Amino acid sequence: MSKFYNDLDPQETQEWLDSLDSIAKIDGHDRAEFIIEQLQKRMSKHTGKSLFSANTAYLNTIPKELEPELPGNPELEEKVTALVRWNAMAMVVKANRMSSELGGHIASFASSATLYETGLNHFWRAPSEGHGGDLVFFQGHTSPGMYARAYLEGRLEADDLHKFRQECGGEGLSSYPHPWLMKDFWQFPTVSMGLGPIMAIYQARFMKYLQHRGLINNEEDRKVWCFIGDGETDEPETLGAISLASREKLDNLIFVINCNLQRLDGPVRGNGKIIQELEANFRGNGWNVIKVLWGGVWDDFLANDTDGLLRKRMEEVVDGEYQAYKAKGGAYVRENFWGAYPELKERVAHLSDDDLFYMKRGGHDVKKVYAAFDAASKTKEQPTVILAKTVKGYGMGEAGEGQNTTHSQKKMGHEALLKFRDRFNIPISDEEIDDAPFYRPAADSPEIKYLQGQRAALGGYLPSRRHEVAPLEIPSLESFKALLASTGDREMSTTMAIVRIMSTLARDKQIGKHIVPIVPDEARTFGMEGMFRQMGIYAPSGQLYDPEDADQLMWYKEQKNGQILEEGINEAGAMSEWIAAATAYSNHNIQMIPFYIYYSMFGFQRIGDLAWAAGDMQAKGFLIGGTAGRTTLAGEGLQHQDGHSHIQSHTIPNCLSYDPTFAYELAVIVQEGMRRMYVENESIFYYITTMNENYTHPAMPEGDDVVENILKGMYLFKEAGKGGVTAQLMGSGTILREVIEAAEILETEYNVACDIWSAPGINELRRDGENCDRWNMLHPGEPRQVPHIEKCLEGHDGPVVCATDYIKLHADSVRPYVSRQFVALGTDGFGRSDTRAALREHFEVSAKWIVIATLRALQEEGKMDKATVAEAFEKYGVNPEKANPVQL
Ligand SMILES: Cc1ncc(C[n+]2csc(CCOP(=O)(O)OP(=O)(O)O)c2C)c(N)n1
Ligand SMILES: [Mg+2]
Repeated sequence: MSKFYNDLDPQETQEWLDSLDSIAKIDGHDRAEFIIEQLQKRMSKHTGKSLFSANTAYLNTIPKELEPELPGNPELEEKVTALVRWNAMAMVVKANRMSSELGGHIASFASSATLYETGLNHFWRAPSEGHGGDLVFFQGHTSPGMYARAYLEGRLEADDLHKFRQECGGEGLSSYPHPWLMKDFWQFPTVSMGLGPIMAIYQARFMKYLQHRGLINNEEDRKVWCFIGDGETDEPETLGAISLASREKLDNLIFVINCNLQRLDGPVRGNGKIIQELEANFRGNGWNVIKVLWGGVWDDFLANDTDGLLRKRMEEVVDGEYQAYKAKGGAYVRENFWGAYPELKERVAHLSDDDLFYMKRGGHDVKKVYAAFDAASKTKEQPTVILAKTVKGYGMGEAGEGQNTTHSQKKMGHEALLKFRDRFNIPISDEEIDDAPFYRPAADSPEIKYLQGQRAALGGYLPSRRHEVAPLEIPSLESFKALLASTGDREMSTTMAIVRIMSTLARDKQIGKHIVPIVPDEARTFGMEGMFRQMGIYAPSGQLYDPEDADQLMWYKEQKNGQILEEGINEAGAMSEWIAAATAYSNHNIQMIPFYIYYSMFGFQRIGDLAWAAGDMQAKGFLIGGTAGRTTLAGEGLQHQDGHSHIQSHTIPNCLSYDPTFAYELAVIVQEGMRRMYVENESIFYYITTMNENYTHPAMPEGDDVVENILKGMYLFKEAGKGGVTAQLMGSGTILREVIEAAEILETEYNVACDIWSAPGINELRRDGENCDRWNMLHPGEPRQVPHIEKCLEGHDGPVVCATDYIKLHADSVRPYVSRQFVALGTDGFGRSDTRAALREHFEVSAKWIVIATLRALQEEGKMDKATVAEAFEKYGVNPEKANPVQL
């Protein structure tokens, strides 16, 4: 940007501008831009620097001349906005009078009310007969504003508003947007900062994916709007995927960043300008940036700013100071903003301090906001970000406006309430004011009729969430018969088995097109490259090059209607994409079946917060933790070897997790998962670990209850042979194979008869146990409910030894439901690279360690003599002083 605010030769400047104007008029804008580019290049020749600036002046992007007329009835709209403001504020104030524990936020919605109201009155279409609806991500802690509007719309009553943040009885209004708690209302949980923006980008991408694949209508010009706080842009997730949005030309995506210059503790960029920083970021990333900084009242001042002094002042003031203007009042603004230069101060000499204080910022001026939204909606081939400058706590006056403490302010005193009422003309009397009563005009009042009319024209109310959807016709278990049979001598891994399941499903006539394989640059790791050609990799621009491997069988095939989502090395993006696919039933009225397959270590612990949000959103689909297990991934080392993802998945109440060993277990789990999610419409999703160890797989055991028991979490894989004493051995994943080997050793060498239990669903066993315990506690006179694990073990004597490739806590979680000796083996401690055998020795989960653990358990019970145990220690070289792997 030029340093010259003073024009040295206005006539010369005017000549240049006139010639540009005439080129633009006669030859068009493209030609004018071409000339400017040529001038820039020529200038670079003189300076040796690129003249491109990521920033434009600190002014509105859309000039006054290009602002469209406001449609509708601006006066009524102003009244509606004022009422929404009042009721939102009253909700928080009242809730906190009830109990200071309840919390809530006034200041954030106060700063963004005009932005939301403009969208709701003019832009955002609800799903209706002729339209799929726009998807709007509301900034989490502005929820009081959405409830206050729903109250005016008659969707909520005063009683509901009185229950803000009192959710335990089942009827309260949730603190923030939580679909789980308000199933018909909220669509997108946004309050964990940064998740809204990244999920919105992938919602927009997935919408295009569905359109390009012909699965949803392409003609409706649907949009994804995402509201973001300026402080929230500090989160890496907020800005981390913005280049994808421009690369894929997501013109269905609009970010609205509410730049109130404050976050929770204080200024976002006290010493700089957050808006300029964001502009550079987004422009550099190819977005259309629309700045809405100054309200209409500034237009004339700017038009008359011939010496550029006002612009200079606007440019040089930092955000910390802009914030102080709103906290300290008009006299302060006169002295400190205008008073910086005597000539500037002179220009406002005729205005009162109040006039100066109330000069609106762009984000509070509906005409400016409308112009920005309108331009954003019409933008083609680019995503748009609107940077709206606002005031945090707008209208709260001394109770918080522009103050560092405003974020958490939940109280408004008598004076503050009076001022708020007067500022927004709320018809509430002085006598009533201390109650902060809710206010809703009659249904046939002009305001309410206007608001209803605007929404009716846009197809209905927002936010609103769909949860009913037509069921899919899913294949039966027999369709997976290849996986239910023995593999004979042929070895394969469960990772291979899941890939086979996905390919089979993709070929299915009924549901093939609903399958969405998602992979973050690991397809070759998982042996999925065959799918590239089978399904094609989604690429909105098709394939503009001849791939290097075009002559190969498994070539890298990108296509516009490709089915595979290849996300690159981007787990947060891939998870967001999975969420978009897993919620398509709600957002697009079509059930998709996403399989997101990834390195299990880079799953829950990397993107756990998104997984939690997925639970809230009632995502339906499969997360496949590939190459799982702390000793099974072997050579990759400490940062790769997962021994705890099942602990993390278990924390999400509607996530079912499984750690199968054999292909038939996997097939049973996936088939049932599809049935429960896509036929029964249950709000659950699945986490399944698969491994890369190759071995032979037996046929599914015979028996009526095998399938049911696999799903419940454990079944008898092999009944004990004959022996002197008995023991119960359990395991999951590849470690079950160590268990099987241990059982053989115990039977042949120590005369211990072992029942072998495959336990692919330890987390499910735990849930079942908890449910039974709770039920039994609450039903003292009735026959007790028996946990599945207890039922299984009934009549099978001996101590239980349970080994998995996860930390001991995993196996240990079922201990309360086993009323006998229970030994948990697992892989606690940091992983390291070595062979599987060495790792299983290190972590003490090999067959040998299972044998030792079983013998010692029997010895504890007096069923094994000391000498035999000592001999086994000797035979296997067990060093009692071996360091504990958890400390290594
Ligand atoms: C990941 C995460 N970290 C911290 C918070 C707590 N928090 C809630 S609002 C807020 C400040 C938000 O500031 P900004 O994004 O500027 O929004 P504003 O309220 O100013 O509109 C913080 C830190 C959160 N909700 N999520
Ligand atoms: Mg902010």
